[in-house]
Parts: sequence; C-alpha cells; structure tokens
Amino acid sequence: MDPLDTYFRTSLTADLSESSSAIALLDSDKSAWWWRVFEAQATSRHLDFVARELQQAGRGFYTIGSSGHESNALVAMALRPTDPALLHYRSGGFYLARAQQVPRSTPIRDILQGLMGLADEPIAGGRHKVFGHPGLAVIPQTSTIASHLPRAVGLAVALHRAHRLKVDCEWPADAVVVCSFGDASANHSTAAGAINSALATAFRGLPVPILFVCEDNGFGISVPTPADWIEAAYGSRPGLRYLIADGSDPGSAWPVIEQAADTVRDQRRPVFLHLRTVRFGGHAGSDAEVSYRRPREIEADYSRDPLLATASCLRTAGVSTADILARYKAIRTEIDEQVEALADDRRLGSAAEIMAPLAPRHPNEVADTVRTLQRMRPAPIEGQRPPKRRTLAESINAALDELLTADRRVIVFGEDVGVKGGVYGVTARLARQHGAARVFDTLLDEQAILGLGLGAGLAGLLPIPEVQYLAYLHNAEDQLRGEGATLPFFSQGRFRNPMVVRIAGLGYQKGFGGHFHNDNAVAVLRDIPGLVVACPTRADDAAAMLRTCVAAAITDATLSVFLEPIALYHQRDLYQAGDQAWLAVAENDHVPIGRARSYRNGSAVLTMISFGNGVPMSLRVARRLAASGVTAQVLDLRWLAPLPVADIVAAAKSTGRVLVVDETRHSGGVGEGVVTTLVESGFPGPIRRVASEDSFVPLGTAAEHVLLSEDEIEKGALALAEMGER
Ligand SMILES: Cc1ncc(C[n+]2csc(CCOP(=O)(O)OP(=O)(O)O)c2C)c(N)n1
Ligand SMILES: [Mg+2]
Repeated sequence: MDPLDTYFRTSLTADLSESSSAIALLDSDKSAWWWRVFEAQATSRHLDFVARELQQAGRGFYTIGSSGHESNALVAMALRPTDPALLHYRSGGFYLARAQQVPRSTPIRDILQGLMGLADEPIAGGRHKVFGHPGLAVIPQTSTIASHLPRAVGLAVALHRAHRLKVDCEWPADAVVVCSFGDASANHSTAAGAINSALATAFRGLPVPILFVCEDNGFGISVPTPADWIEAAYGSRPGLRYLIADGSDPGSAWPVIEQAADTVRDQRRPVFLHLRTVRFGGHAGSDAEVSYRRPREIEADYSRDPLLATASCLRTAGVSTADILARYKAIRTEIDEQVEALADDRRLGSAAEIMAPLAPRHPNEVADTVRTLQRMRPAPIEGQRPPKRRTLAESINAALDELLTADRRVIVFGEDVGVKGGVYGVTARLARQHGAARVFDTLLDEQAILGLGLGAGLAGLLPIPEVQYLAYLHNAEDQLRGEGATLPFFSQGRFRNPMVVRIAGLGYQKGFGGHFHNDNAVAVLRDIPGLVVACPTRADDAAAMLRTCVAAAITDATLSVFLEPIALYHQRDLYQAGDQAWLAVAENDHVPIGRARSYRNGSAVLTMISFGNGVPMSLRVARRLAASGVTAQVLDLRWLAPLPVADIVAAAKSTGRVLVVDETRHSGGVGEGVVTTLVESGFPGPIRRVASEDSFVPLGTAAEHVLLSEDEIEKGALALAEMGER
C-alpha cells in the first residue's frame, strides 16, 4: 500500500478511537457539500495510487498524479460546468468535481482509460493521458508546460468578440475561462507572456474573463521554488487581482476560491489565484524524491494532506469518522471494479487509426464551401470596368476583404495590420471597411497572436492572424506545433482550432533586409503533422488559395500557414521592365490543397520544379534556355505541405529530367522533400537540385552570395539537358 494511503487510513482510524465522544451535530447541508468535495478529492487520490499499480502491472502508462493538489476540486465547485477549463496535469480533483456537475458523467472510467491508453477514452482516444472532455468543457492540454496559457487568454478575449459579432459560440457570454498550471511553469516565458497579454488587453478596457490558477507545490520536478516567489512575482501586478489560498486547508481556502471565481465572472477581468499545495509521491512514479529531499521533509508534508483536512470539515459538519473511512475504502473498491471492467478494452491498433484525426480532408466539401463563400461576396457593380490585374499584395488584400464580407466569423489581426494596413500594405483599408472588432492590431508578441488565434477558433471565429516576418514565427512556433496541430489529435476533432496564419517571408527583398526580413527557413513548418503550408506566387493563385485555406478551416478545421513571398508582393514585371507579366486577374475560385500549377511546354526536355520566388526565376531562365535550344517547363508546387505528389511525378515523367529549384536552404529545404518524392515514386531520373546555402541571409548585396541565383538555375538546367538522351 502506498505510504500516503496508509497514513490517511491510520490517521483517521486513530481519530476514530479518540474522537468518538465528540461527535458534532449533523448539519446535512454542510455535510452534503463537504461529501462532494471529499468524493472528488478521494477519487482523484485513489486514481493516483491505481495509476502506479497499473504501471507496475504493465497495464498503465502514466503516473504523474494530483496527490496533494486535490483542493483544486474547490475551483471547479466555484465555477460552472460551461466554463471552459484548460487544466494542469495535476488538476485531477478539478476534473472529478466538474464531472459531478454534469449528469451521466463517467470520470473514473475516463481517467482509467487515459491511464491505460485505451481507444475508447473519450477525448484523446488512447493517444495520450490528458484531462479533457467535450461534455465537461475541459479542453485537453499537451504536457509542454505553460503552452496552454496563450490559448486560454486568447479564448477569454475571443469569447466576448464572438458574442459581440453574433457568431455561434460554444461558451456562454458570461463564461469564465479557467486555466491552471504549476509554480515552476509560472516562470516560463510562455506563462509570463500570456499573463502579460491578458493584463495588457484588460488595461485597454477590453473584457478578459480569465482565472489563472497557480497550483504551487513548491517544486518543479526536483527544483524548489522559493516559498514567496509566486506572490512576489504576481502579488502586485497592475490590473491583476491576486488571491492566495491554502489548499491544505479547504475550509479556509473555499471563500477565497469562490471570491476569485466570482470576481472574474462579475468584473470580466483577470484574477490570479495562488493555490498553495503539497506534492505527494514525487513528480511521477519514476521520480525518486529521496534523491533530492530529506525523508523527514517528505513525511512532514503528510500532515498537510487536503484529504485529512476535508475529513475534518466533514466531522465538523457532524459526519462520523467511520463513515468517512468507509467511503474512502468504497471509492477504492469502485475504481478496482472499473479497472477490471476495462480489462478487455482495445488499444489503438494501426497507424491509420492513430492518425485519422490529424488531418481530416474533404476536398469536395471544401470546394462546396468555397462556392458558398463566393456566393456571399458582394455582387459586381453593373457597368464596372473589367476585373483588375493585380499584384500579389493587392490580390491577398482583395481576398481578405472579400472573406471578411462573406463570413462574419472571419477576423484579421497582427502587429500593424490595423490602421497602418501592414508593413507592406497587404491589409490596407480593411480595418476601416470592416471595423476594429474584426481587423485589429495586437501586442508585439507572436505567441500571444497565435494564442489569440487558437482561442478565437475555439470561440467559433475564423482567425486569420498575421506574423509580420517568418523569422519571428520561430519564437512562437510551438503554438502551432504543440498546441494548434495537436488539438485535433488529442481531442479526436471534438475541439477545433481552424486558423489561417499569414506569414510574410522568404528572401530576395531588394535593398532591405538581412536575415530577419529574408528568412528562408521553412523546415520547421513542413514537419508538423496535419499542418497545411501554402505558398502563393502569383496574384491569381493567391486569392484562390487563401479562399481554399479559409474553406478548409470551415469544413475540416484545417490549420494552415499562408507563406507570402515578400519580394513578390509588389512585383509587376516578369521578363523585362514594364512588361507587367506578373500581374494577374484572379480567375480561379479555388486551388485544391496539394495541387500544383504547371507552366507547361509540350516540347520540353526538362521540368523545373519550384515555388515562391523560384517560379518567376525559373520562368526567366526557361526563356533564356529556349534561346540556346533547350526547352523547359516549370511546375509551381503552390503547396509545400502536403506536397503535390501526383503533380510532381506527372510533370517529371512528362520530360524525363527534373531540376529542383529551391530558394530555401540546401539542408532542410523544401527541395529535399521533392527529390525524395521523385525517388520514392520510382522516377528513374536524372534529377538535379539547386538551392540556397545553409546560411543566414546577410545584409544588402552580400545576400546574393548565399541565395539561389538565376545563373545557378541556368547552369543546373544546362547540365541536366546535357545528361544523355531522353
Ligand atoms: C516546456 C517544458 N519544459 C520542460 C518540461 C519537463 N517538465 C515537465 S513537468 C516539469 C516541472 C513543472 O513544475 P511545475 O510547473 O511546478 O508543476 P508541478 O509538476 O510541480 O505540478 C518539467 C520541467 C515540460 N513538460 N515542458
Ligand atoms: Mg510545482
């Protein structure tokens, strides 16, 4: 038996013999309430014991428990079951108390199924042990500590915007978003940034109904947090109401917790609840706490057990110790029975089953959604001039305008996108036309921008955030990888974060730049399971691809990155100054995800496969090659993830020779994926690849030494053309 279990039973039993003469009068209201607390806490406690036993028996896979933290049950009791909760992995008490508020809940089975990785677990379906349930408004979290805070803040902010815009929102207008995390997590820059963004937003007078709950057990695995640090760090932040409660004494903690929840609900502003706890059983089953704590210290914590304190509250309400002990034992029996009932349950059985929620794609429905969006756009005015030939930037601007008009769920935001209209004018006039509730500037914090997008998606909106430069995505990238892309995976699609993240990027900006404004590192995006990466090159494709991404967000909750080549934003010419051959009329409505564009040439002897800036470069090279008798065709990938495999293979086969023209880096660049696709398809070659150097991009003309040039493309093409007869 776990020493904590023994301690609890012994303490109560000792008490049983001592205190039988001092039984208080039964207060049935009070006792019923404290029974509910005890039920949630004791169930959570026993599930922790069982988790470790299951692991030892080879039937369970997760041993991080909630023991010592069980007073977080009171937080759930101070809230409503419709308040969205993004929970710390030790918030077991909260989960069980929340389940009490929802009829027909099965929290014991849910948690056991999670521990055992069973396919019928209601949220992650055996993909991970998470606290989450659609019926309990608990949104599952990953174990990257603090990464859920930007989303939680985003949801709190978006909740009000969604109601104001009269969008269908899953959460009531007076909901409180609750988000819990540990004391060590409170130091993470993600937590610090998210709390700051909540405060900065509230400071502007906007409602931010969020309850931050710091479950402070004094340790981050083995590293102690100084006793007063959390209070020192968050106790006197302007605009942040700070309340402290002792989780070891639920009787005194309750009024504080209730006040914290009510303050957020009534005042619609952030509150920081500092819940002091102990941590029993080390960080996880595998953590030998004795290697960094003295046994005496560990034992001393036992006297701070919230369960003993709740038992004491029950006794004060007139409940007998024998009844408490009997209930404690009965809960364990019930859990054991449920474990046995799950003995034959199934685990995930194939890669296809595991991956099913990652990237649901319904191309026909997406095409239908595009048509619906098109019907909603404003009708052309009679007698209007023929559609305008546009630059890439103008085309994206027009498409955003049209999408904002067609669907009131669409919101556009980022640094400088509002009044200024973006650094490159891509969002010009949108704020004026659609109002500050739908097109707005954010804080200078990419993590907060993406967190707002993730929260807005959960609130029923269709967020199109902008990250000003690709180089500045990297400090926030985990919001896409760890949070956005994993939500469908860990919730089997039940919670959705549809979003189209516009990112200005890639190289070749003339007279401006250096690395930070000419970043060509996209590997970090291409390996995120399920993420769609679009890279439009021409005005006509850009509008259609943006529409497709938004339609996929609506239909399949697809998360996409829309990578916009900055150097092409205002490009008008293709072959020579003044030819205006790079302007285009947006004729296509829709470009299916994973379909390339072909600049075909019937007599071509080689295919150049490219994307982004590489496309106009390749087209210019193709024209020069034609003068030397070599005919080439160009394939624009358009989608960097998923790659247009069928189109790549077909284009390669049609000429028999392939030059991969890749402006991203030689290592980790897009071209690696294209070459691999060809090799794996059995394409016999020859294949050559030209790419940029494995370097950051230097300032000014020095950039030409590391970025792929047209000369290199031409040399590569000529070498390929000379390689034997077809
Ligand atoms: C970003 C990140 N870094 C490291 C870890 C590994 N890790 C998991 S839990 C943990 C300690 C967290 O301590 P605290 O926030 O106090 O929560 P507690 O476990 O004490 O409840 C660490 C370092 C992680 N999960 N995420
Ligand atoms: Mg801790």
